[in-house]
Amino acid sequence: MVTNDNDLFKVSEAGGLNLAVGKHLDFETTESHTITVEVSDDELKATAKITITVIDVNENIAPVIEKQSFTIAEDVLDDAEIGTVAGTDSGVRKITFQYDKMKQDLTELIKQIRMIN
Ligand SMILES: [Ca+2]
Repeated sequence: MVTNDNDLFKVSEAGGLNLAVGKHLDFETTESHTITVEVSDDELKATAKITITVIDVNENIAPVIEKQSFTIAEDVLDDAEIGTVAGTDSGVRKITFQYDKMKQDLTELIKQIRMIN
């Protein structure tokens, strides 16, 4: 190989083209790579540019949250920690949690109606 692309690839003497060990392709960064490969016999040699096109893969997989339950005594102080809701994401993105405020507001509303009646 005469010209590599950031040491991403390796070419064997038999012509086998491989991604180098420990290297990764990223379509979002580079859609296509060009390397220059030399071929030679005992006397002569020639070179050619080889293009490697990267195919995009959708890495955006939804985060996962399982049904969970927590137990807490009714007489704890307000703002007491009940637990940590567990959720995971396969990617590198930071995940955030939020509760369904509509349901919470509805529960409060029902409590207030009961107190009035
Ligand atoms: Ca992608």
